[in-house]
Amino acid sequence: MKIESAEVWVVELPLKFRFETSFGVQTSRVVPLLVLRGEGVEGYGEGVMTPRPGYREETTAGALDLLEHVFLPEVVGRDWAAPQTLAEHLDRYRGNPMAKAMVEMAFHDLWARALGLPLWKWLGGVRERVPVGVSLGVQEDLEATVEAVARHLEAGYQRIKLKIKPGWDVQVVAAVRERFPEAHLTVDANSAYRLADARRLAELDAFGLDYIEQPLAYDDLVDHAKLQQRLATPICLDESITSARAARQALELGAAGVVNVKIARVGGHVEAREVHGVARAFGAPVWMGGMLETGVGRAHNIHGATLPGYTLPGDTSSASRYWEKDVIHEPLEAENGWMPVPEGPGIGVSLDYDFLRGVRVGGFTVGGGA
Ligand code: OSB
Ligand code: MG
Repeated sequence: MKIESAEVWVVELPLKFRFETSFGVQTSRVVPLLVLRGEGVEGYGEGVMTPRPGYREETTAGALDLLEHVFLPEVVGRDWAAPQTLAEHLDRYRGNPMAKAMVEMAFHDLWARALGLPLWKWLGGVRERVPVGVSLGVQEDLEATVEAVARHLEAGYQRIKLKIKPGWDVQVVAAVRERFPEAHLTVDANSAYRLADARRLAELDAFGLDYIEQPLAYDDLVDHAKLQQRLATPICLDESITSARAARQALELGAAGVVNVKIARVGGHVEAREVHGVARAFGAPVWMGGMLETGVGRAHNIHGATLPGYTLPGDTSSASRYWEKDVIHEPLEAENGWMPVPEGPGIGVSLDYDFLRGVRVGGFTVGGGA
């Protein structure tokens, strides 16, 4: 199928909550959205890179530059035999999986819409709703944390993830566990610890966590493997899993027992499905992570999480938790811990262009004549 034109919209949206992690505080998101057009339909992608490289190396400015001057001029105006072919084309370039994912994911949506097929069916999904939990940022104090956990458990979320950092770890988990002895609890350190902190992290073994997410450096599998030997709680890798190869090596080394998949972190749906396949081969459960996405990225994540290996609850909670007004028309709301897969062709959602015009902070077009 031929991609006739591309349009990038950069919008800025305020978050409804202050999201504090070990690497910073976020109160809004600068969101690059990509619209690809062809055969009378349009497909959408969303970038999860940030203005500052706090989570991985990629930045918004770097990605926009690559999209405008390299990726989009190469893919627009060409006929692609399948989404896989486009993914392989982008893979000739090194790194930058988040920028690649914007194009790869938008093309998957376009492709599925042109076929009149919901994306989850094209991907090989097996369920029409996906299990979800929530990721809660560092709260004001212990009381506020316990209260936030209570609220989200009452809303039906199937797992609570608490952000931790040195100085805000064991005491928080102890307080939450005491109040909720049966809840599925996890923690996410976003790379805030070092191997020398192994003793402190091992104290968390007492609280029956489902896993500890990305305790050590974003690019270090070896120390995670060493740490795993000293912990009873499984390690789940997030930042470190940038490809199926990284997932294989992590699992071979014993650096993780659980994998957080983010489609937009690994370069798109093709690579995400391979990460899922690798994890299944090792018997490691996977779950769908999140990057505070708007409706576009969230819809992609929900479709992706319909593959059979996504047995643990993901981070794709209700859009209304994040946004006063989303960039799409459709609500994406979980019911009692289950997120329904949007119906209709492609990712099943439509951009609210009137709203986008009001929050636009940048953008450009590639191709399309005129
Ligand atoms: O580490 O999973 C993470 C948000 C931004 C960057 C990294 C992470 C997160 C989250 C939030 O935990 C997940 C979500 O609610 O989308
Ligand atoms: Mg994480």
